[in-house]
Amino acid sequence: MRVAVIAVFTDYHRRGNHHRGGLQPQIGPLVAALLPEWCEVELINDTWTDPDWSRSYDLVFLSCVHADFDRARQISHYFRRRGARTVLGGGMASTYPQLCAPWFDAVIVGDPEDTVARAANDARLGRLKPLYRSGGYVGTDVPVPRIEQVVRQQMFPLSVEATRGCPYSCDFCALTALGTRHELRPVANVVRDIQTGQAALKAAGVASWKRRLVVFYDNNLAGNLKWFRELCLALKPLDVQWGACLTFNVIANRELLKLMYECGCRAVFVGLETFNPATLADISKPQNNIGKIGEAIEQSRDEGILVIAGLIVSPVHDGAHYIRSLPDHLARSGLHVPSFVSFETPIPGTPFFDRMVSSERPMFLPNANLYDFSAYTLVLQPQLSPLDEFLGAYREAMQRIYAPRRRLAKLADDVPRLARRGSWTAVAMDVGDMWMTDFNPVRGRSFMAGTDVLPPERVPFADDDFDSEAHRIAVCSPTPVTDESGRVLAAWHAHDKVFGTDAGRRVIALSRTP
Ligand code: B12
Ligand code: SF4
Repeated sequence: MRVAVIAVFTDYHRRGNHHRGGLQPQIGPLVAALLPEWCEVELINDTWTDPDWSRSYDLVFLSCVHADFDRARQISHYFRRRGARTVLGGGMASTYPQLCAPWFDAVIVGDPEDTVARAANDARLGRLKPLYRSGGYVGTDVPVPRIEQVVRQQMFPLSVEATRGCPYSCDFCALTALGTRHELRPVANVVRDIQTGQAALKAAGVASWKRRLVVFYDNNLAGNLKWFRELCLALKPLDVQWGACLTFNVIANRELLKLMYECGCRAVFVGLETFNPATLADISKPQNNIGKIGEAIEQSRDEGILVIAGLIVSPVHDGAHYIRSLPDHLARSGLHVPSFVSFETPIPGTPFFDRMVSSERPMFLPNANLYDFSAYTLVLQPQLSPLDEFLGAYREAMQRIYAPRRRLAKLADDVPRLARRGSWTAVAMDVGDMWMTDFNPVRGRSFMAGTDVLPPERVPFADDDFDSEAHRIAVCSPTPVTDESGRVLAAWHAHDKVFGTDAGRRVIALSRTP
């Protein structure tokens, strides 16, 4: 059986460029490892390159984040018309299976470990079911991902997932929408994955220095500090250098930073999010501490660990004045240049989304489509400043933050400290990051739902891919979230919780009365 696993991508910068950055979706190698051996598997990372439209498959697994959903259902339609059965999994599939069902032969809710092989077996026997639900995560059942197929597609091919979920429940986070859970794999299995991955890379002729670089794809590698320390100690004898996403409390802990460096850590990504206490309180992220950002960044660098961080601006609690002050906050904190500044976005299904839907005041912008929920297009009405002033301040701040002068200032601050510790890998990453980072929006970007440039990606449909003009319009039109007056469409009000104590519960956000 010919099986494709497609990780779908829509460029949120609206350039239509495929993305070749450090982070690539890892679902393909995991699903490939879960498929029975009679499957002939092809992994397609749409972030890197378009699917080969001339191919045909028996079964296609698709994965997407919310903003990529239109492209996922169009790719599904394309391959269904060429004989494939299609299966969607991921966050959108898990929280809104009822909205996904019309566009795929099957929808998988939850984890792939106990569902993918079932779906493949059923497809082989011609009895694919419309819905599969995972029964719960078993850390020992996670197989070694088949990274050998993507070694040429990734800047950092040795990618590993050691945990699932996150113990926190920040209210804008897509994980909180699924339900809070935090699952740990046995440390020995993580070591096994790294060593097996290294052997696969060696067999594929990957350079030895790259075989020492491990990227952990976890949402929060240090959600359980006892387990995390154990992991660090197990990594030490492997002589690898690694990076991971984790939370602020870790970089605020100097002893832990020392241990991490000794055990190979060279870079961490931390969601610093904001310098505005009102926004921090609103997003329910108590693990961050604005007053200690500068100190935490400084001690991380002194211990040889580069801090890469993202910021959000909140349309609810941040005004134009605060946004204009961001470059100064960044300079004072020593972060200088974040890897992104995006809009706090109510991803459908999150508590933040439900709060915005239920608000007494009209919160959403009109004519917002799902592709706008990428965090780089504003979908909420700013509450403290007029819309154009808010967006004007955003553009202005972005131009200042990403100016070459500031990128150089960051390097001038980071490099001597990292070098003093002998952390040359971190230096190389910092220089590479600052070389590639800029703010260069395509012409016509308004950054505002309803008026922003459309996503330029296309699926090359033929005329006979549709039964009628109405059918073509249904497949090719975007998925709307708000109507022309900014009201969230009723279809989005009810969504499912998948994990945690309230798993299986349907949450209903009550819309304000018109
Ligand atoms: C790599 C990555 C990216 C890459 C690729 C995105 C992608 N398509 O995966 C890039 C750089 C493009 C990216 C960008 C952004 N990302 Co990102 N990213 C990640 C990251 C670090 C790893 C994803 C991954 O490979 N995970 C490992 C694989 C194995 O698991 P998974 O993809 O999470 O899938 C799980 C389930 O959903 C399910 N599943 C998923 N697909 C399928 C398919 C099938 C068939 C089945 C059965 C199951 C299944 O199985 C997995 C295990 O449970 C995650 C964090 C994380 N650890 O997941 C964030 C994450 C996906 N990103 C997120 C965010 C917020 C962003 C940004 C908005 C950040 C920003 N401000 O710039 C942007 C914009 C994204 C957009 N277009 O809207 C959020 C979720 C967004 C969403 N809408 O759901 C996440 C979850 C981080 C977080 N905790 O907030 N990101
Ligand atoms: S700490 Fe990060 S991954 Fe965890 S809930 Fe908050 S935003 Fe999501």
